[in-house]
Amino acid sequence: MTTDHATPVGRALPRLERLEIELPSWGFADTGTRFGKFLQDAAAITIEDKLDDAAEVHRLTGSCPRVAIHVLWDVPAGGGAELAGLAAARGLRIGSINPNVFQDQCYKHGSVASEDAAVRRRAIAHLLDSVELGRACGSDVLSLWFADGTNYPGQGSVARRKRWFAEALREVHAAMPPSMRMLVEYKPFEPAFYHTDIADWGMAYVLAKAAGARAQVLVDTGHHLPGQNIEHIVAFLADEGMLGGFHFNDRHYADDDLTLGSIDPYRIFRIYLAICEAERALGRDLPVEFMVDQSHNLKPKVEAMVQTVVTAQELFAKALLVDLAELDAARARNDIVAAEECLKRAFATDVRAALAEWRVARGLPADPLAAHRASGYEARAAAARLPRKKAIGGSYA
Ligand code: PSV
Ligand code: MN
Repeated sequence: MTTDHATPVGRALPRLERLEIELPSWGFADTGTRFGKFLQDAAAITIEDKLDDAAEVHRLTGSCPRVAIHVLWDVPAGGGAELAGLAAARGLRIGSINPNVFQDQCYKHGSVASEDAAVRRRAIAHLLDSVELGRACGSDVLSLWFADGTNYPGQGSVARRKRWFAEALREVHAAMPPSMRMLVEYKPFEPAFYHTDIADWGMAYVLAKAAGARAQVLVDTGHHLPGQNIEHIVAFLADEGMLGGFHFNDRHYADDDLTLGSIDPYRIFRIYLAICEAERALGRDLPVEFMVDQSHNLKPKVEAMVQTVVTAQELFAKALLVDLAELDAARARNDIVAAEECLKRAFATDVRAALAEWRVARGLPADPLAAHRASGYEARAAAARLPRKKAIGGSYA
């Protein structure tokens, strides 16, 4: 296989080159489960560490110039301007701004859907501050996820909470600069276990419509009940012009935040194929944010992120190999087997050698993971961070 542009893989490369994958700052920090955290010597502590790690992934893959930040966890004293400077110093930009209206004690019973008007106001104020932060650091994506919901039947009025959500999102949308988009994420359960206020794509769609013209839906691949056909949702939203972005990860049981493609690569391939079909219909690249949302509790963070980006490129390349004209012809004949074979053939194609050549042609390592392992980055990060961790105390002391 060669990167000759006359070959099918070769023809896929220009689109692959335009695939920018946004990394989550929180994917580089120590994370755990509700049963505890297993700490890693090299895991990031500060926003500077997180940006260093993200820059390492970008250096190896050439595809990750933006980093998503979480407002409570990542903003330095100097605010958005300092944040943008820290990113720029590492050849990066700040990507989506993720407000946090789920950790403070006041949000125990919800944020914008709390029964308490003062709490609702405080949550909206934080969202408005997040808009300003985005303005200050040059981000044009406000990415909203709410933990709001109830744990017991009767605990809340679903309809009233829905109206509070619509009002809040409308107010925040009105404060956004014209260049900013609002992404509304949904999740069927957790941390609320009876009802979640934005439980599925339909609710996110309705609330995005209520918010305003620059609000769209964010599909986190881990936020679906078992058996859900995610590519169906993706195709439907894209055709409506309501697909705003992704949080890519993989899952086995619930919101497992596992490495992309580690459980079901064929599913991720089918999602990418839905994107390819939508792009053909649109005649250009979908204006969609390809973001990662993963917590690598046990894997080394940078390694897992490199693995994710490489996997995303391989699966997207395979989806780009699907011959859409042949697929359409098979569909027109109702030849289900031939149609499915179009997908299976593309998915079974080994694109790794061609992508290695493509990377080398771009001045990147042929094998980013091997290059990272050989670089000594992890050991250097551990040496620099461990003393700071010990100084902070906790389990490291
Ligand atoms: C919630 O499960 C979520 O998917 C949201 O996107 C958050 O921003 C992210 O995880 C990190 O907590
Ligand atoms: Mn998410």
